[in-house]
Amino acid sequence: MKETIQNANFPRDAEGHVYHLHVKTGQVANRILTVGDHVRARAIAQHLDQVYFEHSSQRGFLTITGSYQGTPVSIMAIGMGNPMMDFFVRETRAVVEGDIAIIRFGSCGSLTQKAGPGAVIVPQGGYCIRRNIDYFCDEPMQKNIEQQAYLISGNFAADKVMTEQLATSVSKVLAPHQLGPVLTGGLNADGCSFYSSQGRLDPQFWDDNEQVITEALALHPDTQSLEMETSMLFHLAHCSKGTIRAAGCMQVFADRVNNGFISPEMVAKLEPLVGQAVLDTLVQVKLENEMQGPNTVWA
Ligand code: R1P
Repeated sequence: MKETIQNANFPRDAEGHVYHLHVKTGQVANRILTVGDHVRARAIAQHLDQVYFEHSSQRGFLTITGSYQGTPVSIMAIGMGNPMMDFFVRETRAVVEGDIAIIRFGSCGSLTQKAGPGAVIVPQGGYCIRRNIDYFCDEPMQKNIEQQAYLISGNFAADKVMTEQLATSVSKVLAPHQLGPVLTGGLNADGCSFYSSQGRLDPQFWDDNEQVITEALALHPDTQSLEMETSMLFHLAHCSKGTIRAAGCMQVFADRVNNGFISPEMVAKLEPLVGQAVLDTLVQVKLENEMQGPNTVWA
């Protein structure tokens, strides 16, 4: 940390940069494509007409802001897991004026025979599977809190209009290449861990997770994908007092039904096309109060 930070409640430096993303107003657009992986972000940025701003923060957040077909967009790589999504959504909300549209483009595990490696899933909503650490605690502090090893939340809906546009755009770019299939209408599950809460068995740890996926599917039979950020994005959009609209899509990397994994050749074909489809969708979204003028780097 080089700068003097002001305000312990919502830390920023004297120039207004937020603490972890290290961006300020005018450096992030109202339309954002977010990924986990910096390499994926840079590859998708090849689709931009121009890049106005780029910054890689000390805490691992990459922001690339430019224009796509003349419309300002940001591509942001955030790393992995619900906490990183929380940093990204809150700090982005703090520096962007007006409504925000966010589409996450991730990779995932598949829980359905219909989606092998290379399929793309566009979920209509998502929920979280969280390890209940009190189940493993010798002295839990709250009554009955230790009963279940994993807590499976209710569903948070994606933005319906954006999700439909996204599914259409993804199908359109993949069809000429005979890639896909594209699955819609199901749910995504975020695990708080890549391992325990996603039902991966690790004999080196006490996890009691043999039934966690069966339990999740019993509560949410339409679950198609399993990853670590998209449901948190839907949850935070739901709590954003109507200012954030969110959708997501993910390429199936891990086939958890048949124990397969995507090839690097397939990723190389799929990723640029789906990235383009996400950008095509983002620039179609109708947003209220989009930033223009002196606070924007593109003004
Ligand atoms: C795990 O390998 C990571 O891959 C998935 C998961 O959600 C998790 O972040 O997404 P990304 O490919 O976007 O990182």
